Amino acid sequence: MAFENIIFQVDAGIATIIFNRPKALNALNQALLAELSKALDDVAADESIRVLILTGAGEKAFVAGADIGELATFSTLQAKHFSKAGHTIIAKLQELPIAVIAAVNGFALGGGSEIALACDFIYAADTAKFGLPEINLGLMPGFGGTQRLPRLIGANRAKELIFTGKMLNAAEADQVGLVNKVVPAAALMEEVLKTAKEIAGKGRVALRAVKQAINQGLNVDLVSGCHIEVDAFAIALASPDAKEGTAAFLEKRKPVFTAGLKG
Ligand code: CO8
Repeated sequence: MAFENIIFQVDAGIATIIFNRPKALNALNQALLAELSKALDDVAADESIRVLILTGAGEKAFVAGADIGELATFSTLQAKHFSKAGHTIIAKLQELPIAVIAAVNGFALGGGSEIALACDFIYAADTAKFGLPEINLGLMPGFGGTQRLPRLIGANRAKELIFTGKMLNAAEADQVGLVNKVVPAAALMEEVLKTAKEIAGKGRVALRAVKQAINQGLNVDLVSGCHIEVDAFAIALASPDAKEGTAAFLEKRKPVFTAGLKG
């Protein structure tokens, strides 16, 4: 599939997907979602990739939500298909066995905020703005926002944001714990890449095990979560990377993690 609505690059274990409809503030239409789905499949199939970065083309937007022009033409059935496709893609994104960082370079609204929320963490430009403004369109979030936002910032804050449709600026998003870091817009990608490179040097097996333990553990009680950690720890310890990591420490050298994973 040729990509026209996204740019997909892979370099030294780091993949980047750039939402690329800057004239429409990178709004999500069906064509873009289909390309995103394919790119995520490509990322999942490439065992050399350890980090995925998502960002938006242009200086104004990460993603300004679903394409409202297209949305307005949908029948009930099409709306259901669109929302379902969004959920499937976002689940695919969340379950990638690698680190996924959202580099939010401007507006992240509606479906755009919801994509960022499904990433492992968010770095934001100081110009970024977050919001779930669907209520202003007589709609509601349809790509997981009613579920992920309350889990991240608390039900009270999420309800206020979703009921009013108001946006948070980068500093406010930082204050409520929505983003990990706010940096000047011009330095955003440099800062994200710095962290991405650091993570790309870690073992893929350990990365996958720890991500699964955290994600699965968040959906269960603490005792069950600790059982998940026990199993994940055993898998990490059994990998060649663990042998390499412990040997490198004892031999006072830097470890080189090469173990890949299938499926
Ligand atoms: N869809 C389509 N086009 C868009 C969108 C969008 N979401 N956002 C911006 N654009 C277009 C504008 O129409 C405009 O195009 P043109 O130049 O041809 O007129 C261009 O991008 C630039 O936008 P503005 O001129 O409006 O720029 P401003 O700086 O004045 O405003 C805003 C920027 C505040 C971001 C404003 O564009 C805006 O409010 N956009 C809409 C944001 C929004 O409401 N997003 C939520 C959409 S709904 C959604 O995401 C639901 C997801 C789940 C769906 C599940 C469904 C079934």
